[in-house]
Amino acid sequence: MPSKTSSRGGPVAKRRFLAPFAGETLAVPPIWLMRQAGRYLPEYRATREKAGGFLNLCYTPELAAEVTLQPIRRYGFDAAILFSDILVVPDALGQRLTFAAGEGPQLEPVRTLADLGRLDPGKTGDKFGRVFETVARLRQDLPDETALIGFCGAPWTVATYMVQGEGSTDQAEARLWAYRDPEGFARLIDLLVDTSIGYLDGQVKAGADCLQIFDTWAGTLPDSEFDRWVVEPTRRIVSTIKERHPTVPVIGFPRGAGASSLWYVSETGVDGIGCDTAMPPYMMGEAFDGENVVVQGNLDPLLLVVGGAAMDERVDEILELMDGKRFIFNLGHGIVPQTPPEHVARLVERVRGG
Ligand code: 1CP
Repeated sequence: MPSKTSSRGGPVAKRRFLAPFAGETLAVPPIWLMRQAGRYLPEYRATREKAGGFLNLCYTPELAAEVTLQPIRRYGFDAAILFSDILVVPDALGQRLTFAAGEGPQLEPVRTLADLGRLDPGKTGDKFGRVFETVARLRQDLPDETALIGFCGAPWTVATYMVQGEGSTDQAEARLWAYRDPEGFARLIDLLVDTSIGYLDGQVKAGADCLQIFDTWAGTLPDSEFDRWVVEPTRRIVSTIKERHPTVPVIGFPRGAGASSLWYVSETGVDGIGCDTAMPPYMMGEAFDGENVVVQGNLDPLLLVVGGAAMDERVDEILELMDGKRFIFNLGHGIVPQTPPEHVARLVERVRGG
């Protein structure tokens, strides 16, 4: 049975972020925020400028570590998340990728088996190595009490960008390939499963304490496809990582999965479930009780833009709903660039009882 402990005493793990995974419920939940490093922080914009581009920032360990640490210095979050991007995996495989300033990613689309054949898992060492170096630096530079989260995109979500060639509202090209030629599409997914395992394994060996798998577009697939392209590949990644690193918790974030999140949790074996903004309170507060899983979420990032009483009230509702549960406070999706940094400070204060 999980033991109830106060945040000020008792057998709280050295890194309190990890306590809920060890079965403890904390009076004050751990907090970190998706995209906690990023354009809403002036110091991030300055470092990005210095790096001369987003991908250079990701691949320069000194600078990537610096932007990871910036929100920790400002706010003292319980966990830092490695600064990188889910598209580092296709980039390392050899797919051409660019980020124009102020715009989303552009990739040379992969839509055929011939395109797929040009990707080379043997080539990932150099770029992944730089990310692992960032992780190793971070574990040295972070305060001892701050956990370090490594991550990757889930195969389905990474595939949607690889096939579409850019962000989209409906991920149409990937869905069309998956329906027209499931065997061919499975080869892309299999490549991503294997590559992501190596990528996460390297992050843990370099010092990551926890992993998150981002499945931003999990919510666009119907039932059997959800199973085949979201659940099954994630299960393979989680089970292999668990064989190699049984004590490292893995959080899944199947955004938009709604009620299917329950099936996702029981089938993939994740230790934590990230809930998006639209996850109903009865799901967050009760539905996962029978599963051995930590719940994370789910303040609307736009309430963090608005701040004030509207934000405080919603924060209090979430805290009340999750009181006594194994819970990690987060947003329901990433921080947006127009977020005032002082609202983030207020959020942390409110969650910690101020
Ligand atoms: O211009 C800039 O400086 C780039 C903005 C930016 C940032 C700050 C991008 C481009 N990526 C990131 C960092 C990032 N991305 C992190 C770092 C750690 C942190 O959270 O602080 C992480 C975990 C991600 C993950 C990521 N990248 C996801 C999954 C989570 C989510 O937000 O849904 C996705 C879908 C991406 C792709 C991506 N990278 C960048 C953008 C603008 C996008 C979205 C593209 C789109 O769909 O249009």
